[in-house]
Amino acid sequence: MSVILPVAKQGEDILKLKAAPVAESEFNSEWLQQLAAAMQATMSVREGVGIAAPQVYISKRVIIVASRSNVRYPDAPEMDAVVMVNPEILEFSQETCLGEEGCLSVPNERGQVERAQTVKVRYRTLQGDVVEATYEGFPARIVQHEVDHLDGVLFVERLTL
Ligand code: K1U
Ligand code: ZN
Repeated sequence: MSVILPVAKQGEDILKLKAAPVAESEFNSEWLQQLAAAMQATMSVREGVGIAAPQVYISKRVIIVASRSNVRYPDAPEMDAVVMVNPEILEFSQETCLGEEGCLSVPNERGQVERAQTVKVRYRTLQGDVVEATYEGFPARIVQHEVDHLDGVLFVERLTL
């Protein structure tokens, strides 16, 4: 049975904090596995393409990125959900692009945000393995949006007017 968690909304303090790194002792744990499963179920039920742990009231550096084709990004790649623990963006491309964003924590608001076109990210898996990967386009946008959540930043603070 999937656990669906409540989602914090704009104005709540949890969304303004810098989230804490997941500790070595938490890798490979039942707790971290259950957190990721509950985040993924919550993202799916809300029809999101990403989610960050602070959005479900857990101030830890865990995100999920799950690009899929949608009305605004019809060419977006379908990807299996990727759980990223302690993600770090190592490189932002100089090339940027404008694109529409929404947020599960800011209902009924969407807007244009300028983001790097490509990012290189290093993260740990739930088991603690280190992965480095490069994302482009919509998946890169989701990574940047979710890492912002870990640093207490909402997309509405980055809107291009
Ligand atoms: O982190 C979140 O609040 C989830 C958010 C992720 C996101 C969407 C769009 C651009 C960057 C990051 C959402 O999934 S909002 C809902 C959504 O499915 C969506 C919104 C706009 C475009 C495409 C999808
Ligand atoms: Zn969001």
